[in-house]
Amino acid sequence: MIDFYIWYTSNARKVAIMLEETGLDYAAHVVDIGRGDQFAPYFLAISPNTKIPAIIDSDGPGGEAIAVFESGAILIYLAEKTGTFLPADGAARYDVMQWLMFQMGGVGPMFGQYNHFHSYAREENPYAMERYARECRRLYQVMNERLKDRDFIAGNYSIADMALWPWAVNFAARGQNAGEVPHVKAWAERIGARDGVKRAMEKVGASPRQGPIDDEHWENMYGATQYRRR
Ligand SMILES: N[C@@H](CCC(=O)N[C@@H](CS)C(=O)NCC(=O)O)C(=O)O
Repeated sequence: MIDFYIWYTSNARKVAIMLEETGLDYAAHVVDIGRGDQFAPYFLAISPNTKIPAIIDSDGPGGEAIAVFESGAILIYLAEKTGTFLPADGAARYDVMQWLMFQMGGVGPMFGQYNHFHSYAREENPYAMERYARECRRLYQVMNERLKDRDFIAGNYSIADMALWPWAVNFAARGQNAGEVPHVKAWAERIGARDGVKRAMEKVGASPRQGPIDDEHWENMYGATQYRRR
């Protein structure tokens, strides 16, 4: 049984897709990051970086319980546990790994900064807005080039696709015109049509809180609370 700690964001969606695709038994627990649940001592013990997603697998290596944080590590853990969506060895394994790391080190952080400066920053910063808009566009172009002659980002459908899809599927939210990256658009539709992906999105797709974030949420995410010593 896997305890899965979520809020309704792209990083949680990656893991939800993997859990649905593999059919593993899991229970989702909501960590309301706008209300500061990520700083609770119980959660800090699971995820010392105070961020979702995280999991606890009661049946980890050697039958012992294991806690894992960082979505990329969780995807690799679940792939190895189930022997799915990540080739066991050889060049194909590193192909998946490099595109997974492209998401973890590039798409996730850069798209996240785009979101911050375009939607959440309280002062307008034209340099940062432009910098991250250009970087998002560049990363979409890298994906578009890669997907021009293949259905998935690395060999067969894999954890690299699962990591990229939730971040890339919402083109407009990243300031990207889908028509400029038609191969990414086709890939996004291909993956979005999968039953496992649809089930995952039913669970962690729409946030129960819509509209602009309030002062408490902003303080927890970007204010002094975030930087308090723990
Ligand atoms: N590199 C991390 C990023 C996780 C992350 O940024 N999680 C966000 C939600 S998507 C979060 O929990 N934020 C809470 C906070 O910053 O306090 C991963 O991929 O798991």
